[in-house]
Amino acid sequence: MKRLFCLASLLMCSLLLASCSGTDGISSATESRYQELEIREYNGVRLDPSIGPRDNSISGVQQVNIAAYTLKVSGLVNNPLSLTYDDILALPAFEKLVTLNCVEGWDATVLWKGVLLKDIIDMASAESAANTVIFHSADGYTTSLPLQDIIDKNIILAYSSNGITLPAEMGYPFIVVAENKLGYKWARWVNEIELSDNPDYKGYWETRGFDNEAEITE
Ligand SMILES: Nc1nc2c(c(=O)[nH]1)N[C@H]1C(S)=C(S)[C@@H](COP(=O)(O)O)O[C@H]1N2
Ligand SMILES: [Mo]
Repeated sequence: MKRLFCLASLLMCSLLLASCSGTDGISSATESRYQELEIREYNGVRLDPSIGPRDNSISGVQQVNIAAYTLKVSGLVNNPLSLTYDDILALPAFEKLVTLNCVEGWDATVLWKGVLLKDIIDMASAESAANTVIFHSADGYTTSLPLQDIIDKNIILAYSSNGITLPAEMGYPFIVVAENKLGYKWARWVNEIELSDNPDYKGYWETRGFDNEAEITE
């Protein structure tokens, strides 16, 4: 009974806090995009809601059924893999504060948590000819990154944003946190990681004229 009361007052408190928080300059449109329990600040940096202002994905937000989900590691690997969500979550975790910049002009600074892509690739043992990593997604989207960048920059495959499970809108179960690259390199709803020896492979937006490097220069 006591515990119930505590829970109830906690709930009341957080409701009260939530209803009073419109005073720090965050617009109500932005406010409404924060998810319950989402962290909003990290080491003095304000975090943006992990759900962006609008969805521009090629086929809308994907709803991935995690019970049926596998992450394949394919192509130029000695040991092709089919991993479950839990297999990925069991790997060492890393947190990074990284800003996503879309070519359309908006950006979002989010605290990401996930695993090193190179740890996953190591499990599959890349062949020596592999130099490119192609990401395939549940909506048929593809994009690629150089293997060396993934290794050197410790690029992560994230399953969490601002302390919560990655929302469907941001790519549940996994998004590639392609730091210093434009938004179209941030594959969401990733279900296959293909190792290739074609550095000129072009993904969905790249075949439609967008730069394959997609490096952010500022
Ligand atoms: N699977 C998948 N991932 C994707 C996309 C997509 O359409 N499908 N769009 C990309 C683009 S262009 C951007 S800017 C980011 C964020 O997309 P959003 O603008 O729809 O939030 O996701 C990237 N990852
Ligand atoms: Mo984008």
